[in-house]
Amino acid sequence: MILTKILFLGLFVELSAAACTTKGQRRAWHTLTNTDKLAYINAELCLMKKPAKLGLPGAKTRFDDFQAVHQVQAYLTHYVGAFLPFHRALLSAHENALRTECGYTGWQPYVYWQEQRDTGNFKKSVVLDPTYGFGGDGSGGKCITNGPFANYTNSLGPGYSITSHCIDRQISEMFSGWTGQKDVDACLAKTTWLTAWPCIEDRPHGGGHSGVGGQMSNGVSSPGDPLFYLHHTWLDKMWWDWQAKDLTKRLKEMGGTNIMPDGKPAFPPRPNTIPKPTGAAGDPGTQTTMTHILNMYGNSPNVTIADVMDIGNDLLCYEYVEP
Ligand SMILES: [Cu+2]
Repeated sequence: MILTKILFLGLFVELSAAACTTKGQRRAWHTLTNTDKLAYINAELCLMKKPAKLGLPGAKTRFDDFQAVHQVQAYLTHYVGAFLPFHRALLSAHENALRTECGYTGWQPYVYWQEQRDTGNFKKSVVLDPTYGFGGDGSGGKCITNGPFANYTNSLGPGYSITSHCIDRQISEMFSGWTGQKDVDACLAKTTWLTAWPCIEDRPHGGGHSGVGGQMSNGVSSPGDPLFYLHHTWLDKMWWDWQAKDLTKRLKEMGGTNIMPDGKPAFPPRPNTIPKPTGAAGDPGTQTTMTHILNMYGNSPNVTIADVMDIGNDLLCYEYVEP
């Protein structure tokens, strides 16, 4: 919550800078009208045309900026307690940019991919439609050849590297099979944060990334494919659905390691060419706490995990609509 104190007639009055009155409604992609699908796609294309402004290495466009914020700290935002909170903050920042920088002010602000619908069958998903979606599979595991993002030159990745390349995909229905209702239900049934978060990060998270393949399967540079945002919004909904089962308790339930454990080869350590977070970031100790700082690298003010626990608060102000 952002509070401004002003002196008014000798009294301190606290004003909320942005009180949440109307919550943004996040909807499943397949429930949108074609007009609304195109509005989202066009806003993303707009971010791809605007120049980068964070000064992060290699980033050329505003779309790249969000990928860069993920890339430079991938090693400290995965397989740690901050995994879901960090991505919640990143999604919200991306959503704000679509709205405030690219005029995306339609009746609904953001979307998720209801992956249970397409589990084991990503190739047929309406999300990959070439006209009203994100385009299809890569050709021979390489560049996507159709859809609105086929001609985008991505400046970051793979991994921590900085190279120019296309958006590539290599769909694997073996991995897409990890995104089914059975796997979602298994995570929602977990009774503690320390079991629910790793469950979500394992099969549903890994299944969507590796099911799409290519850039999406690279844990460091995956936001180079705009599908990243629909996939992670689905995971964010999963976390919220889990929280909502026992809201009072789970709005405060956090924890887990703050330092990535050894033996996670998908996340190589940060190379020296990648800038370290400026100022305070993370937790001072080895455990993830509510005061853990999520670093946005100047894209938006840094927030704490406590700030992103409740999606209906003044900072986030959204809700999920069931398909
Ligand atoms: Cu990530």
